[in-house]
Amino acid sequence: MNIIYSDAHNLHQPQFERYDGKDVPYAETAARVDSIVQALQAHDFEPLQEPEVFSISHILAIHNKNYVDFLKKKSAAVPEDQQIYPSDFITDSYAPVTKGTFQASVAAVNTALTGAKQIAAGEPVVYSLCRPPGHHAAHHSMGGYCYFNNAAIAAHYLSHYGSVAILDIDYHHGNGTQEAFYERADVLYVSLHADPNTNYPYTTGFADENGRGSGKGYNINIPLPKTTDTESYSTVLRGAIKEIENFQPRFLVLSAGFDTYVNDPIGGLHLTKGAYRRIGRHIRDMNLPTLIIQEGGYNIADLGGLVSDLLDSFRPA
Ligand code: Q9C
Ligand code: ZN
Repeated sequence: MNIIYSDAHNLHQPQFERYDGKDVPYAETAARVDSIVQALQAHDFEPLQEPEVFSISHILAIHNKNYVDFLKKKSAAVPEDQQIYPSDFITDSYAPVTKGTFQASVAAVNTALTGAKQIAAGEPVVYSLCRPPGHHAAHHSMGGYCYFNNAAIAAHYLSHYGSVAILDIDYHHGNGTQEAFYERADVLYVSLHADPNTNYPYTTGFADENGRGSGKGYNINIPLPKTTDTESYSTVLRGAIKEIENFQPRFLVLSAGFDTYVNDPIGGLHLTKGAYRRIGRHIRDMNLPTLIIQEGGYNIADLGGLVSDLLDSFRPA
């Protein structure tokens, strides 16, 4: 399996997020990626490939130009080793901007697009190790550790070659991805996530949000109780997979978050370590060309193992 990775993510190093009026250590760290890279090497996955550089037009297909220009300018102006919360184009206190934030976010998009290009060219499965993550980034806003929506940009790219299903298994609802395709029938968005009544992002992810206009019926939200365990998650996932199979997409984009893991410090359903191999098998059994995009997952000690388990299900036997 091809694995795409850029070390430019290290340019994005926020120190704090603000929660309930207090600065707490930033959960979306570069160490997450180190954990993943180490585990992939330990399990003899293919060597990492550098992303190609794509034109900014791919970002502009999903994000507002004023937002993109704003992030570029704001980011460059932040002094080294500092962070700011810009007072515009931001939805919460979980998207601090540092000097390298724009550059790292562009590299994450290129990481996703390189994978998408390979999938369009016939590769059966590619893992794009994106950081920062993307699924909370909306048309004109950053939030929830996300700046540009890697999965949405990649899915839009693939949609020029055929219909796309996006399956989002991050703990949080992907509000940005939902928004991007809410009125489109050629890209199906299906998300399993913790109940937004009690979890970030709070305002989206409810089951009655099912698309608008010609997109009606092409957005499926499945909110889950926090107590969802591996068994019940598998059952719900198989239902989601049925919906995707009925849609008969040409491609699958998997927004792969690992913050559903029981020991995740900010998320955590009741999924144990063995869950991710099982989830991977269910998804692989769809037999679709699959672009796997890294989203959340914050248990640094265990994250690499969880990712490697999921990816292992896609390796030829
Ligand atoms: N006290 C992703 O998983 N809320 N973003 C944190 C901590 C923000 C998660 C609350 C969650 C954002 C990509
Ligand atoms: Zn998440």
